[in-house]
Amino acid sequence: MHRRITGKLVIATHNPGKLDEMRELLAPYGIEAISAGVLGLAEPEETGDSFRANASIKAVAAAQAAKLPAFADDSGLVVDALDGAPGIYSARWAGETKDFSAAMARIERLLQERGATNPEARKAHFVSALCVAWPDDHLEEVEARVDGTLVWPPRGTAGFGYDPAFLPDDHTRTFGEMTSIEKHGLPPLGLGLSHRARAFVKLAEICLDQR
Ligand code: ITT
Repeated sequence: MHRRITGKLVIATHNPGKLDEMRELLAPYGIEAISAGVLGLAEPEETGDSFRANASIKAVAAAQAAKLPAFADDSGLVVDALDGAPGIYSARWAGETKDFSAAMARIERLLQERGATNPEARKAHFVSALCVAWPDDHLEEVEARVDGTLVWPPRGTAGFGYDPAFLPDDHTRTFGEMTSIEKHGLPPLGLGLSHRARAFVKLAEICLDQR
């Protein structure tokens, strides 16, 4: 049976871009969101071999440490021509300094080496696996994706990570050129476009009271 989220919820991420998005997604539901950073929670090692496994590692670690329900996202960019890379290693491709310009340039270099110059050969998708874990080990898990193509050079300064290189299908602006409402706002304000927004809609259906 699915479990409802009520009261306090730890947002188990150390990525400020994700934290903002997860807070914005939760805002209409009257949940008191507390960040892992504020609680001083350690970052667990992401040893899973899938987005889903890593999301649950992060949510379970935070729920156990904080003795509260905890909400984690594991996400990444999956590039078809690179056999799915960087995938679950999307954060690691940016290195210790979190240099996503360098990570986007690395992807572009690899695409050029493979002759991937037309949009058809540059298909990619973002994946978001969301997990809510309770201190008694109950889990709720959902996953979603958004399809698009990679552009070069990157465009826009909004969002975070790989956003400036990602052009979602049926749109003319990259995630880096979109407002936060356009990227991940839910109806009626937005379209629920991003991978994280789409996964969140699924989570809301099973775990949150209607807005
Ligand atoms: P936490 O584990 O603390 O949540 P993280 O940044 O390490 O933070 P992940 O392991 O899930 O998170 O790595 C996902 C990476 O994929 C993230 O660092 C971004 O670079 C990229 N990514 C995920 N969602 C994205 C989005 O909406 N826009 C752009 N890049 C995104």
